[in-house]
Amino acid sequence: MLFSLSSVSKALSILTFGLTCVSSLPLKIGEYGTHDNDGICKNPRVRKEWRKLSDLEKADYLRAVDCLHSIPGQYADVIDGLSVFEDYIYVHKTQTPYVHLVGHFLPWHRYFMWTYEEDLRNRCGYKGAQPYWDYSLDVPPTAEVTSLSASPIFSPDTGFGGDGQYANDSSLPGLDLPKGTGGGCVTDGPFADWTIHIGRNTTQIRDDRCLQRSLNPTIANDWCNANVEAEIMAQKDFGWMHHVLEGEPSYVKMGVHGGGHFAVGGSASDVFTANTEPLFYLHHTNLDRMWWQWAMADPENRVWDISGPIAPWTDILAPNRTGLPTGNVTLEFELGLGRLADMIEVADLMDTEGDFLCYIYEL
Ligand SMILES: *[C@@H]1O[C@H](CO)[C@@H](O)[C@H](O)[C@H]1NC(C)=O
Ligand SMILES: *[C@@H]1O[C@H](CO)[C@@H](O)[C@H](O)[C@H]1NC(C)=O
Ligand SMILES: *[C@@H]1O[C@H](CO)[C@@H](O)[C@H](O)[C@H]1NC(C)=O
Ligand SMILES: *[C@@H]1O[C@H](CO)[C@@H](O)[C@H](O)[C@H]1NC(C)=O
Ligand SMILES: [Cu+2]
Repeated sequence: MLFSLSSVSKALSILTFGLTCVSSLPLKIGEYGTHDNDGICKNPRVRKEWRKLSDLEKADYLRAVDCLHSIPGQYADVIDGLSVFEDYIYVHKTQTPYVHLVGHFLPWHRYFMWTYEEDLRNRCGYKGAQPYWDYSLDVPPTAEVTSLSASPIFSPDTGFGGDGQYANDSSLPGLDLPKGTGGGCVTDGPFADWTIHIGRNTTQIRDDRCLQRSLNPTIANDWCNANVEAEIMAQKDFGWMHHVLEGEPSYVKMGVHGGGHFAVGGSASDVFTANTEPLFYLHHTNLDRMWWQWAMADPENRVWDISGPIAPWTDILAPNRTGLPTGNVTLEFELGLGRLADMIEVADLMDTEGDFLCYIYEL
């Protein structure tokens, strides 16, 4: 059920190939995050903060992301030249108005990240778990570094590369946000030579471009700090926890979700195609970590708690829509990822060590 036969054989061929580099890990690839014959989650993958990975693990992750961008994608028939990495951008773009500012924001993105993690492992031989980025370690009052740009996440050698070249356009949407320090193409690190083919925003056209960034210390300081996270953890039910976490598209309400996007800026600030930025997955995995940590503080009452509207609570992402389903999200509500994965019920995404998922977080 978890692996189709074709993905198993793909994984096996990658495994054979990958064995030239002998691993000292106690478990073999494929043994992490799998279910036994009784459907029990055994050896859950342990998702760690980026700085807890060894340099070899970091290099393996970055290599696997680059690998996903080198494999022809399933949506290349819609937009010529798309890679598997860009399949994810396509799916995020087309579903954006339906999976943000709704009760299933967190479950949908959890499914999105799990599928991406599976692809990194099964198609590109990545041996670890999806890492997360805890930006509260990069800003006061709990900063371990002197500035946002000094974060190890932006290292050109063992990270995602640094800021974009300076450009005098904000590249931010009309939210009246403070300007970032870059704006143009990222010029160092593993993604500096990337060509992205999929157009920005809601377009369905090919538009070859670079990865852009515009680091924004002001936004990071205001919205990515430990106090913002503490307020999320203090909420008593899923509805409020999610509402405080996701926030709304305005500076005073952006929440840590908007904060993580706009602190990186550039490609990450176009909500429809924000996952053009590979850091998207570390940001959203950090949000998933917050949901998990919040639930683990009172598992009996919180692991299965779900609520919130099916239709967005503000229609800013798709103004004046009509005919959207009404009502609230329940455990039976179904989510999809286009051609990337099967439809699934929210219930299958609530327990990260359940019948479908199999991972935990190292805090
Ligand atoms: C940057 O753009 C602003 C607004 O378009 C303009 O007023 C300003 O002169 C520009 N600055 C430079 C250095 O080009
Ligand atoms: C939308 O994306 C297209 C293709 O990338 C780009 O040409 C256009 O300028 C974008 N429009 C806005 C409003 O950003
Ligand atoms: C949506 O409707 C409002 C009120 O009728 C109107 O002012 C606005 O221009 C519309 N927006 C779009 C994008 O059509
Ligand atoms: C959805 O949930 C809200 C908040 O809990 C509640 O006020 C509303 O009545 C619910 N709507 C439906 C259709 O159940
Ligand atoms: Cu999203």
